[in-house]
Amino acid sequence: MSTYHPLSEQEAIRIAQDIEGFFPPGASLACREIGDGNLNLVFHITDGVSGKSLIMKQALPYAKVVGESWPLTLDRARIESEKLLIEGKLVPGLVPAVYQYNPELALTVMEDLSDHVIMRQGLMNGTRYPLFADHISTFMARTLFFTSDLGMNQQEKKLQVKAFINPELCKITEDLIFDDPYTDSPNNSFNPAIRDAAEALWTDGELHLEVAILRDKFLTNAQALLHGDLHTGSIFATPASTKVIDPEFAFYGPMGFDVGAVFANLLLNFAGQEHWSGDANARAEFRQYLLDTIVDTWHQFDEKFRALWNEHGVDRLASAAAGYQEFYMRRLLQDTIGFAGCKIVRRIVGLSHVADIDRIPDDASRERAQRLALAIGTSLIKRSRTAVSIQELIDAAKSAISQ
Ligand code: SR1
Ligand code: MG
Repeated sequence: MSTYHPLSEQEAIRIAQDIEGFFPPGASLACREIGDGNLNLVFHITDGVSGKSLIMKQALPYAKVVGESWPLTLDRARIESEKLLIEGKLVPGLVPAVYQYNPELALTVMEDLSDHVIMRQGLMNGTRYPLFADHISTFMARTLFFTSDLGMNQQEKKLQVKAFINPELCKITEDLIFDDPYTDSPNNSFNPAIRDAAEALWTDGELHLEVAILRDKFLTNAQALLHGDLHTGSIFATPASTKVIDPEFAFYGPMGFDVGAVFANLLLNFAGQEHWSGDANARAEFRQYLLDTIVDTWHQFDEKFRALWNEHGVDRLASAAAGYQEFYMRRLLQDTIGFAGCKIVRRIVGLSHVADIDRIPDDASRERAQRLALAIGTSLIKRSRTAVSIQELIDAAKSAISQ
């Protein structure tokens, strides 16, 4: 049973029964494989009598979204479970509890969050999350600060960089986000109706320069331990609670990649409101709610990150040099805006899309949303070395809808 193989539902039940003290002895468990992501199996195991339940996530040795022709390391299960444990210490309550990790089976057993909704779906249903900005800004400020050279022992950090070397999953990002959309790649996938807009990406020299600069930061800037795939499909939420899941893409990279991922996915939903809001008034209101959430998240993140730095900073010169904190936060804002743009563009023309856009049933609204998202994404990328305020991201979004 413990040599690696993809588990059946019955095998998952047997493993769950063996977890000491979790389910009552002799419990009759039910199991359903519910994985709908791109990469893994996810088993939901429940005991109808005690009401107890858990999730088992098993990495497959290939990318499920493509098939066995795309082999993928099982080591990502180790990376995910170790990152979840670090997050559990830094931001308890904002991530699922890990009950067990089985390296042979590439299996992580964790808290069941099915009383929450995947935030992407929640936003498509028009749900608002009044505590999200507070929660996600705390998640990002604490996980990024305390794993960086500003907030942890710098020798230990180097060992952590080594433990989180994640070449295969980084390569997915390097190709799918920082290369394919800007050339006629066989990996790309887009609506034929927007071919003109996709082709414009392939020939835009100004855009290519900015993407090359952002790609270099992703490749070389081991600034903090990132989640690495912080989109709204990696967040379970209710109006009162936020739980960040799925850190299998974790590695040491530029902080703005995580912050930008959150903003990109709120903006993809913003573009998708072409359809998801019932009428023009509702659309304008929900869009304003999304933009307000971005601004609130940035301001809270900036404030919390600086407060952690002022209280817990370990780097003497970084704390003492007048103007350095300003420089650092300005660069982080610019990275955030640039990476947000890249993350939007890839979801429109690259291999892997988002439901906010792709599930729009009406062809004309879907095409409008796709064009809108590309206009926002490219405008953000082009602001990534000059932006001085989060307001510039808001201006880019507002100007795209007014065209
Ligand atoms: C082949 S994996 C495609 C995408 O799914 C993940 O969620 C990442 O975003 C990755 O780029
Ligand atoms: Mg994922």
